[in-house]
Amino acid sequence: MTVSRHIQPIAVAIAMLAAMASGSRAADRPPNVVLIVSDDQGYNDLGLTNPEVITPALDRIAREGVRLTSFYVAWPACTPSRGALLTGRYPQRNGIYDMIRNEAPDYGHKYSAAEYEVTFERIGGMDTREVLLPAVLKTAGYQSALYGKWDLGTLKRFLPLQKGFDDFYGFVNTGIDYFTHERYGVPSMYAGNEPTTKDQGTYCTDLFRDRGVEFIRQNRDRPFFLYLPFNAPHSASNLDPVIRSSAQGPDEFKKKFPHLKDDTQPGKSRGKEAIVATPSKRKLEYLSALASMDAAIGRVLETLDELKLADNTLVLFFSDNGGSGQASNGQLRGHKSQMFEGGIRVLALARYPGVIKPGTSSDEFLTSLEVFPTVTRLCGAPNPAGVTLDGFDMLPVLRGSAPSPRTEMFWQRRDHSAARIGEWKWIRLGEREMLFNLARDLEEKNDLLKAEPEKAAELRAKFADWKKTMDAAEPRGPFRDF
Ligand SMILES: [Ca+2]
Repeated sequence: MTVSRHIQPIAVAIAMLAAMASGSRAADRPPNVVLIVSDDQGYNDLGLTNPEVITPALDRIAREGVRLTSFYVAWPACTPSRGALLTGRYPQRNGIYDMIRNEAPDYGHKYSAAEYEVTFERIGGMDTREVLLPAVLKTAGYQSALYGKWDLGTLKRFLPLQKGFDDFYGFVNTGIDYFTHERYGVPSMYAGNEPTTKDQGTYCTDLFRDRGVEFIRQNRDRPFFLYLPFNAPHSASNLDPVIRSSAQGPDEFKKKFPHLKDDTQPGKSRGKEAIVATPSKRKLEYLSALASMDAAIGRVLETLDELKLADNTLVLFFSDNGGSGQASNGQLRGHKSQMFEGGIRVLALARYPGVIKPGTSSDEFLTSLEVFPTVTRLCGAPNPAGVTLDGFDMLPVLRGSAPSPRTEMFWQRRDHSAARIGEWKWIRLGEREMLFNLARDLEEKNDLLKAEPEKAAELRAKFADWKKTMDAAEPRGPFRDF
């Protein structure tokens, strides 16, 4: 971490000089931040690297910025990944180290409204003592908004407006049907602190896009933080066997994939005979949901251009975890929910004209824990006093002017654990351990546990130390017993 401390002031000075040289930009006002997160997108699902997907807007961000090829999230699925992002703290430190969701829909159960009110999905939430990024940015005069997936608690005390966001429109739990905005029959869309069904029937990506664009317009003359966590291209949370187990794309985007069929077939759903989507339809839904999200991102970029804000705006994009199902993680092993690279190393891009060199690629070791301190530093907001952050300002790394100070990262999901130390990766799944060298074996094919017992012992011990540190941290709800 010492590297970044010395380099940061120099980087800021260079950024300011560059801004002065290029005209009015940063001299006028602090930079804006647009943070876009997709849901379950594959590591390889970028048009530039995968001809099967259509993502001109993401390709544009990559062409005008940097593609981060060793960027990790803190957990291999939705809720803890988002909690870590917004607090800058490991899931085990901020308390959200598992999903806030009801399991009964997995067995075909549909909750009545009264029954749902007292389930964990409804009452669970992030510990209210946790400080989120928008609350810190508010101290520096920023307006913040969230349009999309919240996923950190549905009761009023947990909702975004109580956590520093000035505006919120989106769904509060971990997944919905793209058109009904229900999670397995439960209405999930909120406007501010109030549930709303007013927009039912409208494709949700369009709703998040329109509000994001409007927020930029409204705040064109003052600094803002826009957080756009799309639910696309996550599968739809609907008990209908035809809809379930794939995303939902709009018809206008399905037309872009004429080689795929939008059809159904007899099959099984939850062990019972049912009419289900064909593999071709599931692929079509995924690709069209992704293309639609990309078009929405394109509109956001165009709005920044139109209002001449692009040069003064950091745009960050990544997926909240690895892909599964119809997604492609390329050469990475495994998928969402797993400790292999395919679960935790994600597609990530950053654009900041005049600061980040266009069309670059960086294989530096970075994580979503870096986002919080990067944004607070950039926006001139002091980090919260007395709060341990687990990342650092990564802007010097994004600029290519410094190596990443990150040398280690740890993950835990129930009895699955992992550590990356330098180029080494250790995984423990229950009783089974594995060791890989990512520099020589990115695909995690060659288990070196027996060949390199000392290295394995070193990583195992590092993980135990990290676990000890997490256990010693001030406890946070809702899962931990204290
Ligand atoms: Ca996800």
